[in-house]
Amino acid sequence: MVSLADSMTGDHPARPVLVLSNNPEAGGLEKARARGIATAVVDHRPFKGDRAAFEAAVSAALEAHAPDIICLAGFMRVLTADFVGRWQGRILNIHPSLLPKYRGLDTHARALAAGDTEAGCTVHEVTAELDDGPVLGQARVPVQPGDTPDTLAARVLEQEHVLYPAVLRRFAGGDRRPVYLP
Ligand code: NHR
Repeated sequence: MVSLADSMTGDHPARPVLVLSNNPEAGGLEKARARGIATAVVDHRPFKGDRAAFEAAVSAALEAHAPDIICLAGFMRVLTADFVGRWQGRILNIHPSLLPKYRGLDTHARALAAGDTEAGCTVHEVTAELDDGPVLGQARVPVQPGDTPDTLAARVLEQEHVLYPAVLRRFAGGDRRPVYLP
């Protein structure tokens, strides 16, 4: 989130209008405030599994700032088809694997268990299906001998911080062609 926010300066076609979290304790909220970006919290817990009501509150908070693009960054609540439809074609996510490989969780452990020699991350459009929307960019990293899920995750995260801003810049300029790094 910080990499995205800090990238939107100068001739960048976008500016950050809101940082929203479902977690009142999220460290990103303070980082956003420090940058003068509006923040909102919609805690999912009081909704007790009523995803429609939770998402109605999220959409209301978003609508107050009229975003053109929504970037998920570590957002861990599955979004329903209704929410995705409301913001159709305007939600991006970054996922820590080379999709279509390893949708879902524990991607680095699964890549290592499979003996993969490369790993990476993917920015994709969010659709109703999890980790399934059109690919907007990918970055690759080598798997090194002795890698653990944590060392591999750290190498991929460095690339996430490069790839996501590169994709957002292109996407915000109206260009949906994928970005491939390196
Ligand atoms: N929603 C839709 N409709 N489509 C996608 O592609 C989405 C999405 C919501 C989040 C991020 C994704 C990831 O990058 C994402 C992509 C959380 C879960 C999950 O199972 C799945 C995928 C992603 C994020 N969440 C559980 C839930 O019940 C909660 C898990 C937890 O709290 O630890 O929502 O990996």
